[in-house]
Amino acid sequence: MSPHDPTTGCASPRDAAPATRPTAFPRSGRETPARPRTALTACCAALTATALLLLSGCGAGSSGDKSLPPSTSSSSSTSTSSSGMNDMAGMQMGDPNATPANKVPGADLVQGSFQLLDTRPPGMDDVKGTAWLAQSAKGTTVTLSLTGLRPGDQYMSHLHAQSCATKGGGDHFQFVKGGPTVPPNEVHLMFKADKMGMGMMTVNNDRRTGKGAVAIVVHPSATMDNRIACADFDF
Ligand SMILES: [Cu+2]
Repeated sequence: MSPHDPTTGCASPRDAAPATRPTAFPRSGRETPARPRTALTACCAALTATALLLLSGCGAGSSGDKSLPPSTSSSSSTSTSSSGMNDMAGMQMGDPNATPANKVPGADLVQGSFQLLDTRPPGMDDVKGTAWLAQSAKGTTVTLSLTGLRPGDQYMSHLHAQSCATKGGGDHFQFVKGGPTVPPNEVHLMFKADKMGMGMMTVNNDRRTGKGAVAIVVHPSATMDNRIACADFDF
C-alpha cells in the first residue's frame, strides 16, 4: 500500500558539503598570516557547519541532528557510498538546489495555491503555500514552497491524478498506470520543515506529465493517510 519509506532522510547535507569545502578550508594561510592557525580552524569549522545548515535547509530539526556528524565528516570523499536510500531521497524525491520550476527556461508553467484539507492532522491549520509545475523538453519539474509546517518535521508530497475537490486529489499520478508506485513512475517530493516551519523542494522527472497530473498533495511523512493540503494546477 505504501510506497514510501519514512526512514529515508534528507540527503542534501552530503550534496552541499563538497561545494562549501574548498572555500571553507583555505590551505595556504596566506590570506590571514597574522592569525593563529587554531583560531582560523575553529572559525572555518563553524562557518562550514553554518553553511551546511543554510544550504541544505535540512538537519535544523531535532531528529536530523543525529545524522549530521557522520554525513559531514565523511562528505568529501565518500559520495559514492551514499547510494541506496540517500540517492533515492536526494535524486528521485527532490533536490533543494535544483532550478525551481518557475525558473526553468522555455517551459510551460502552471501553478496552484495550497488549500487545507479536512483530513489534516491537528496543528496544521496554518499551512499555506504554492506549487509550480513546469514542462519542457527536459521533462517535468515540480517545486513547492510551504509555510506553517511543524519545524523539523519531515513531509512527503506527490503529484495526484484528480482535483483537490475530488477525494483530496484522488490517486497518485502515474506515467504508466498500474506501474510501480515509486519514482520515477510517480513524482514524489520529500522535504523537511526548517526552524521557521518553512519547507521548499524541487524534483525533476525525465518525462512530461502532460495534463495528467492536475494536483499536488502534502502529507506528513510518518502518516501518509493524513492529507494536509492540496493544490490544483491552473492548466
Ligand atoms: Cu500524495
